[in-house]
Amino acid sequence: MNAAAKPVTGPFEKTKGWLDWFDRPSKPRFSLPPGSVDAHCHVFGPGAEFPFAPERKYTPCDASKAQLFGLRDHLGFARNVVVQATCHGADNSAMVDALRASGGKARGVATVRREVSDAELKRLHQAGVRGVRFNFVKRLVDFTPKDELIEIAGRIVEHDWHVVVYFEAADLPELIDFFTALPTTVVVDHMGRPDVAKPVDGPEFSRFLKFMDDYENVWCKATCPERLSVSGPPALNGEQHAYRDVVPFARKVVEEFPDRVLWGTDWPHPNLKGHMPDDGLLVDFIPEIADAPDLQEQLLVDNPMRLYWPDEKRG
Ligand code: 0GY
Repeated sequence: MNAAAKPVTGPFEKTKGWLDWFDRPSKPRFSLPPGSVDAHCHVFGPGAEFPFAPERKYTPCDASKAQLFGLRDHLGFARNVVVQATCHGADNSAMVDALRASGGKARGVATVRREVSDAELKRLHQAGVRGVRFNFVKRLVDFTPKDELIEIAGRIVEHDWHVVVYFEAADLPELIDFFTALPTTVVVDHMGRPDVAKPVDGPEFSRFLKFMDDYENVWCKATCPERLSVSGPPALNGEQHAYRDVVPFARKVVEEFPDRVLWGTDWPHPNLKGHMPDDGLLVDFIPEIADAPDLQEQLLVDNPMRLYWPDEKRG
């Protein structure tokens, strides 16, 4: 269905083997509650307008704000949280441009360095940024010293921002002291990337659940089954029960921490290797992990609104 390969504009060449986002996503069968938030998605460029960072680890196809907003409307979401993608480094221009064009329907999570000025933090806040992302996935970013990150976390507190963290499950033990020292809400991307071939009640995922249980400021995104799944089946060709091996993990966090979980598409799905999901079918994954209407309302509306639009009425 990925009829034509999608371009990257500007002086760029896509990473070899890059999978483009899915052309014609189906209409989800699951009706999202009114006011639902896609709380994890990205924009890529377009490269000719917003050049990719020299230090990037991949070069994607373009994925513009207009294409993101089109997907939002097609799937039935009301709002987006646009997370700065690592291919843009600490140049938040493409993300901020999307926030500004959204008419208040998008918030952002930025990447900043220690050198960021107070004026720039204020400008980002005015554009709709409500958090920063600290990335520890070694294939995506170069190492940043922890003292720099702690310094940044200390500075964003006054804006009432939170910290989004991305790491591999195996790295949690060495990172936990750092995470628990953060003075903000901490949102873990993709459930801390569990190895779903291991048992859901095994030591690795139990360690993650205990981390959430012990620290009430820790939230997580029950996202990215397409990235975590080992046995599938993929969300393609009408599959209504995709990524079955991820379901017990995501269900567990949603049921144990119903007021601290978020959900998002992760469109345009950077760095997938095997397949590119149909985003409509990805939305149909939601009732598999949150079957009760009150859980769906918390996951998709109440929680993201509390974190990103605390002063606004829903809808
Ligand atoms: C994701 C996952 C990935 C990439 C990024 O910012 C990024 O480049 O987050 C990944 O490759 O695992 O959350 O989109």
